Parts: sequence; C-alpha cells; structure tokens
Amino acid sequence: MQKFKKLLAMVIAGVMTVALATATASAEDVLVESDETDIQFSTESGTQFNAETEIQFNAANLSDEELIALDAGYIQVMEHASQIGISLGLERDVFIDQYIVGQYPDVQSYVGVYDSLLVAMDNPESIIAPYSSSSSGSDAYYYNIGTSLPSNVTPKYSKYKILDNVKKGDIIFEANGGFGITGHIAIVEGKYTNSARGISYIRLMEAIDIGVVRSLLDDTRVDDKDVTVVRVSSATTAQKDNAVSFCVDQLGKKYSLDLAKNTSTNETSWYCSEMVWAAYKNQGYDLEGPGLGGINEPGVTPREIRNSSLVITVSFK
Ligand SMILES: [Ca+2]
Ligand SMILES: [Ca+2]
Repeated sequence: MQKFKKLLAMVIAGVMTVALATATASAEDVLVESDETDIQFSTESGTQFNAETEIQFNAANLSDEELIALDAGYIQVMEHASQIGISLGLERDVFIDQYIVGQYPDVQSYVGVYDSLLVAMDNPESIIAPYSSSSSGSDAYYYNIGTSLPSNVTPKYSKYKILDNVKKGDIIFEANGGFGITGHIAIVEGKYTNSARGISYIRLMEAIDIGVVRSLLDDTRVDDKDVTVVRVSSATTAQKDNAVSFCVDQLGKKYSLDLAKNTSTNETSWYCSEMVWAAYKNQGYDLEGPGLGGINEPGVTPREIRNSSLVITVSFK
C-alpha cells in the first residue's frame, strides 16, 4: 500500500504540472459535431435493457453449505479489503446475489475473483495506471484538459480514422489501463474544435485517480492504451446526449474504486466503469456484460462493459 501511495503521489504531481501548463489556455472550444451523422450498421446486436428480466435474488436456491461458505467468503473479502485500506461498498446481500447471477462453479472461485482483484489493487507493480505518464512523461497531457485544448498539445490523427468514426456517447475501452487485469473505461463527450488554432479533436470524460475530468483521445493514446471503441447500438441520439450530460454533471467528483454500482446523479465518488455504466443505466441500458471467462466480476468492470451484448465495436482503423 505504501508503494501504491508513493505511485499515486507521483501521478498526482504529474497531473498537477499539466494542470498548471493548461491554465493559460484560451476560451472554451466549440462542439463541431453531433452524432446525427452516425454511420449505419448492418447488424443491431443490442436489445433494450428490461429490468424484469434480471434474475432475482433468492437465497432459497442455495444449499446450506453454499450459504455458510458465502458468509465466510464475504467476511474474508471485507477483511482483505480493510487490511489494504480499501473501503468496499459491498453489502452482504449484494455479495450473495452476485454469486447467483455470476455463474461461478463454486463459492471458492467466486471469492477468489475478489481476492485477486484486491491483490492487484494492493500491488502497484501489477497496475497499469490509466493516468500515469510514460517513461518520458510526454503522454500525461491526455488527461484533465478542461474545455480548451492546451496550447502545448497537438493531437495526432493521421494514423487512424477516429475523428470521422468516433461519436458522442461512444465508450472507450482501454486494455492497458486500470488495474491491469480489468482495463479502463471513458466516454466520448464529442468532437470539438479549437477555433484559434484550427484544430479538431475528440474529448473524453473519465473517472481517473484525481477524479472525474475531461481528457483527449488521439492516435497516440489509442496505441499506448490499446483502445477499442464501442457504441450502445440501440441508444437514440437523445439517450446518448443524456448519458453524456450525466457525466458532465459528475465532473470534479472524487474517484473511488469501491466496486459499488451507484446510479444517482448525486453520487459523490466514481470509478471509471461505474460512471459510464450509470450514465447508460439511467437511459435504460444495463451495460454490465460477462467478465473474464463469462463470470460476473465484482462491481461493474471495464471489460464487462466491453463484453456487453448491448454494444457494438466501432471500426476506426
Ligand atoms: Ca460510486
Ligand atoms: Ca459485475
């Protein structure tokens, strides 16, 4: 944990340097593109979320042995989290409910998923932080850019077609991010133009270590973070706008990887995938798909969103 805090301090220091550098940036950049020009897809894999189809918790379906093991497992997980200083927003009933929904072979393997995630959270060596700078420190400018492209930043768009193909409300999945084993998630706020410099760019919103911020997506970040772009295939323009507005309202709030699944606009802290999941959940789309190996991972993880049957992959290469 000590190492993690040290890493965190380094990261925050790096981002603060960038924030200072961007303080002299000019007026707000202009949104240049709505998603009305969406390209059409031949397949519509998504179906609208229906709350009634959710599996309801029923402890009677569990054997006594399973219930005893789940109670012990819950205590084990909470103690593990407490030992490494992480406050999990996890109720016992939710813990049991998630086991039933999650298709785990047994309770032991279910508890093991939590334990491996907690171990990763406590070992900075296993973390590929979404917000950390590269060894040269040159990529830290992707994060926390505010509403105006920083004067020292020139985004690169010559390699991929993301400026043409990535739209407002799209979801960015980064395999190289988060706690290594889970990835990172951001949402596209839109395509903006800095009129003074004549530069268009894609702006993201994301919950990173310093909180919910606006960031930049360009070819370099695509390569560095191994980006996949997905789109909620059935969502209307209004629903995507609402999802983005929800995230705008969360800007400046704190980051907390507590594995909770909050949806309130008054929620005080977010982890990356929780915020984007909540933005679409409030529009009727539950993007929590299967996690690694088809199981339901704790909370809502980035790869669960990527694997959702409600999203399609956007081609940009
Ligand atoms: Ca939360
Ligand atoms: Ca989950």
